[in-house]
Amino acid sequence: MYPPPRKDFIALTLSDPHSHSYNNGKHRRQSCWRKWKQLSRLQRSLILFLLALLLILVLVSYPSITEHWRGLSEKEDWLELKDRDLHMVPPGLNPVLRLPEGNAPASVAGLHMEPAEDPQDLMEPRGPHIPVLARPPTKRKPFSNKRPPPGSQKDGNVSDTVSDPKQNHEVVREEAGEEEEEEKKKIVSWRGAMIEAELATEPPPSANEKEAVEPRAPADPAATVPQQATDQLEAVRDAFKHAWKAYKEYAWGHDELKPISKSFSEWFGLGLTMIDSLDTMWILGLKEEFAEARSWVEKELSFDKNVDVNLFETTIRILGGLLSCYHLTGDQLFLDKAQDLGSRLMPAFKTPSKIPFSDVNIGKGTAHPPRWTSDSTLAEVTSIQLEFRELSHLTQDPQYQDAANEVMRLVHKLPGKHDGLVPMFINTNSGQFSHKGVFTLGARADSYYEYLLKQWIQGGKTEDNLLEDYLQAIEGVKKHLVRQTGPGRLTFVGELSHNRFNPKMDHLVCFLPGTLALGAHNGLPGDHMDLAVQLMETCYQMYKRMETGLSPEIAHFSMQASEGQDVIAKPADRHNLLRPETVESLFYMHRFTKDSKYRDWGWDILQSFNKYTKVPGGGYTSINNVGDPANPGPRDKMESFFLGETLKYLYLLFSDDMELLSLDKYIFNTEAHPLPIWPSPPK
Ligand code: DMJ
Repeated sequence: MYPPPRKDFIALTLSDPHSHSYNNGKHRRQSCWRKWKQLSRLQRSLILFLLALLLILVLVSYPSITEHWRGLSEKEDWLELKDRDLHMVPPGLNPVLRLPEGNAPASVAGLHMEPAEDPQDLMEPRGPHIPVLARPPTKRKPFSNKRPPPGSQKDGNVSDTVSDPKQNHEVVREEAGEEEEEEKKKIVSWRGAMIEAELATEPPPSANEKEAVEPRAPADPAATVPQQATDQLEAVRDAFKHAWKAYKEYAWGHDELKPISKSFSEWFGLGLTMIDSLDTMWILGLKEEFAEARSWVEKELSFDKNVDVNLFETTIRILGGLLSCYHLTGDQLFLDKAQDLGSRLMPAFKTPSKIPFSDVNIGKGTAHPPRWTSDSTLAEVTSIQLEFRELSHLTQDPQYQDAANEVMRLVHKLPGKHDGLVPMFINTNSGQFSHKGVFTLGARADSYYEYLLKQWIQGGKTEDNLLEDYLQAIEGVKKHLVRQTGPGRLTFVGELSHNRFNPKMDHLVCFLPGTLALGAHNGLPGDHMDLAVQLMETCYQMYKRMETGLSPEIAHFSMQASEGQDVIAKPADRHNLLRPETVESLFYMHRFTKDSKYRDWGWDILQSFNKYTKVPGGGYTSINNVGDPANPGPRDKMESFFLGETLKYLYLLFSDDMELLSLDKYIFNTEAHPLPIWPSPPK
């Protein structure tokens, strides 16, 4: 806080009917001073006493005010903002850049919410031939763009109004709040440390292979791999079953499990965890669980709901999950559901620029941006293409891919990039980048880079613009963002903010080693692989150097050799949300190099998840403090991506079956849902 400017007197503005006649501050001050002198000693004492009292009150209430803001980062409410509702800035707040060295509490991969004081502070961008895939027969269906009457759907957990989805969510959360508090009180001491021996009772995955007709089911791992790998695969299955047990018991059909309070939370009210987990169950060979979930999809899942959903999150988690399940199982149910959802998401693209809005009401067929801006997040509008393109391929209806490809076409030719690096926002009216000047590979930009490469691979490596943008961006990353730490020479990817380098890296950036390795595997420059190897080491060190063996959400790096530690986790950044990016990259690195150290690292990470995030009785929870093994601080939330991505990538990392979702046949969307690589067109 800055001290107030020194004053020799107290300037009081007392009510004066003639005050309007004063035309400058000097006169006003003189008048006040005169009035003050006219007051009796008692009156003056009384006023001074009241002012002193007011000052004390302000000082006393200051911690709770600051605590309120801290709450945005350290409590679950902020967690909600973190991944998804960054764009949902409450009225009166503006997202502003966090100070590089500040202990800014509510950081969202580099952003936090503060009351905007200065318009200048408004956020600036700081998120060989491929074998032909054997595909299940596609039933071509006439496209129907059904629209239900507004408000036709009422659901116990989803508001039947469309006013404010965030508000709806909050209502559910508030109602659950008291019960949660009660439940938490019952947990006398939770230390996270818990490894339960569960007997593996599940039959091995199906070994039925109908290569020519259906994608293969996973082979029986026990029959094909050495003991250590079998144990590791079993450990992942056990982890999944432990998580699923609680989801089934306390959150069945709801979006997310709250494992501590043994309850659930809703986001879209679409059974997010159920759908995100489907293909993981199939891959892990958890047949019974898969069958139950499939039955829920068949009987309960309806998109005919008056609910606002986020286009990006719904696309990568639900549309991607359904499409991937269709490919793995050949079950028409999943394609029908995917097409229904895809058609309900299409209104998002009806904007002046064709850059989609962030939110769609899938029941009403309306779309809109967040209330306070007409911008969309760059990563969000450029990370829906794999799914929309695949939907068109399967349905023979071009509308989905046309809309998604148009976004890429527009962004490709857009001015405002910095050696291939893109700003974090794009305006849905003008179609131009907005809030230029900040460049990151973390939140809001991350999957733009990932999807450039993956679309190019998906399309049979024919779309040159995508490759060009990807190669240029990686050159930009190397030039502007890649640096090494002083003490231990760890390579990391920092951020650029108005030409100022910030040595900070979100855990989200740990997708990059895997993506770089995938590019190198597909014929891109060898130095991409060199960089992947170095960054992979750093991402692992972000886990290893923390007391719990789990990475913080954001790491800061020391650039000076004298600084001692390479990796620093600031208090506001010490949470861990069970994120997948590091194990995702470990999977790619192991597939391409066969270096067993990557498996060892993944094994270490799984052990740490089991020790500090596994909840007795069922479920895994995100935690508050990776630096405190005695009290990691459960946050009471199991994100759907823990089952959809983290455990899936760990399983694939430990599997010796390189044909299990071969990286020459499948491309994983950014939520780890595998989609087929299309055959190259004849030359
Ligand atoms: C997931 O939803 C996806 O991986 C997305 O690309 C980034 N955020 C989460 C996982 O961290």
